[in-house]
Amino acid sequence: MALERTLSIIKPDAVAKNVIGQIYTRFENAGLKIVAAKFVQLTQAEAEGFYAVHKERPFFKDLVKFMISGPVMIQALEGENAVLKNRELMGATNPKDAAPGTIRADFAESIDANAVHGSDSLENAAIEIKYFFG
Ligand code: RTP
Ligand code: MG
Repeated sequence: MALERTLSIIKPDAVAKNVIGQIYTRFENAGLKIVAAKFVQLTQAEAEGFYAVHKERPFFKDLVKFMISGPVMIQALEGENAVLKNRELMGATNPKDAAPGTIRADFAESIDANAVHGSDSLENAAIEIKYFFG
C-alpha cells in the first residue's frame, strides 16, 4: 500500500445541489484526508488548460462550458491508494453505468453533469495538483 495524493473537483452541478458536505463525508469515511482545498469559479482558460488532454474530443466545448457554469470545490486528497480509491468512490463517467452507492450514481444527472472529477493516474494526479495548488 502506498500513501498517495489525488486531485478531486466537485463540479458545478454538485455544488449547486448543495452536496459538498455529503461528498466530503464519503472521502472521510474512505480514509481520504483533505490536504488542500479551494472554492473557485474557473475561468475559460483554466478549464481549457485543465482538460487540454480532451481538446480534440467532440465533447470538449460542452465540457469546458459546463465546468465554468458555476463555482467548483477543488481538493487534494491524501490516503492509501488515493487515486484508485477516489475513482471507486466516484463511479463510472456516465452515472447510468455507475455502481449503486457511488457519488455519480447518487448525485449525478448525466455524462456531462457528473458531479465530480478525479485524477485517473498517479502521474496525472501530480500534474493536476500542481496545476491548481502550485
Ligand atoms: P473526469 O476527468 O471529469 O474525472 O471524468 P472521467 O475521467 O470519468 O472521464 P473522461 O474520459 O476524463 O472525460 C472527462 C469528462 O468529459 C465528459 N465526457 N463526455 N459525451 C461524452 O461522450 C463524454 N465523454 C466524457 C464527462 O463529463 C467526463 O467527466
Ligand atoms: Mg478524466
